[in-house]
Amino acid sequence: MTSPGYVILDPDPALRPMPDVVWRPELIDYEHHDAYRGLSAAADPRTRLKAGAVFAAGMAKLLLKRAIRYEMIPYDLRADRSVAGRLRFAGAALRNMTAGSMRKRHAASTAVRDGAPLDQHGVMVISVPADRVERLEQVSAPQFETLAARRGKSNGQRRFEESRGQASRIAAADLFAEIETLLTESGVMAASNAYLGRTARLIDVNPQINDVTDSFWRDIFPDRDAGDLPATAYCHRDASGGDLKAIIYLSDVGERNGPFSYVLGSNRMRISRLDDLICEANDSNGLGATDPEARKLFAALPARLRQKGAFGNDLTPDSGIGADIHAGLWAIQAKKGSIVLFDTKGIHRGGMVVDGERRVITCVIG
Ligand SMILES: O=C(O)CCC(=O)C(=O)O
Ligand SMILES: [Fe+2]
Repeated sequence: MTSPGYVILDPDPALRPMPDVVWRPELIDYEHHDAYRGLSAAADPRTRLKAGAVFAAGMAKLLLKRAIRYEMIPYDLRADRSVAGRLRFAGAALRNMTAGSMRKRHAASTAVRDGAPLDQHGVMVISVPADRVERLEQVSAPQFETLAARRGKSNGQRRFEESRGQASRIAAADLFAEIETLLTESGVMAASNAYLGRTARLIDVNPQINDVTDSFWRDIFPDRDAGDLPATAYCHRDASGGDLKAIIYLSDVGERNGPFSYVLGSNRMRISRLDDLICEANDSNGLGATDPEARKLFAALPARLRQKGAFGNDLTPDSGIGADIHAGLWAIQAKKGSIVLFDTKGIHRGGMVVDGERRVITCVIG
């Protein structure tokens, strides 16, 4: 499947893939977490009502997005606000609605095929030949220039979205073409097709720069003593509804400049569709955040609704799932020109840069 010059990198053999886990809301023990303890009992009726309303509104929006497979609609169609553009968006939404469920394979429910690292681990790393990396650097340079200029304007307190740009397939046709060649030659598209059980497409291309001034992964409980971050800080499952991502490293990535990390085998964790939707709703309606106001509202939800995809910050060191995550977490240190392909519904975390800078291009594949 992979052309000459591309090499698959194996995970560290010392890691312990995640055992079979069935997700339950109680896996995250909010009552025994210092930042949440007592909040639920203390919630007054008004707060409970407000939390319920925020949740319901968020869920309604999410269900609409899922019905039209919003994240699978390319950026150019999502962003075009002209009348013709809105009509094209509506056309794409209708086509998606009538196409039925695209995610034929839910990774957790299917068997592991021999020799398929993506099935087994949920993540696969491939190194790219130097000439391809050089070409990609050249065609992506204008995108990175724009992104670097935009980042320069905000100092400190950087939210994750500010570290990421969005390329247009129309305006950056050469970049999309280069990436499509790379993803095909490297075997990423073939592996994605096999994993998803259908023909996958490159949806979005997001250039991204992270450095030590990023604060989104550090300031998790702003009202509390900074203390040490939990071992599972920033670990999450995506709320995007996207299927797979391929992160192309455009910097050498070592221990200190933000290795992307993935819990081996966490793609096979079983979670009901309803619980997954509840997690996605709280990740997108603001209740899943960790500032005091968000925690107060989150705690005021009924227990069944107290779930989030971004749960890594909320795990205490003694929790069972926390230990499983820690034991299977592959911090992917690799050279510039490595592609990390992963199932976004497995547990992972992004670059936490403590030194230097990391440049990547994140590709959404669905
Ligand atoms: O910054 C990264 O390495 C990845 C961030 C992430 O979690 C994602 O793209 O889903
Ligand atoms: Fe993610």
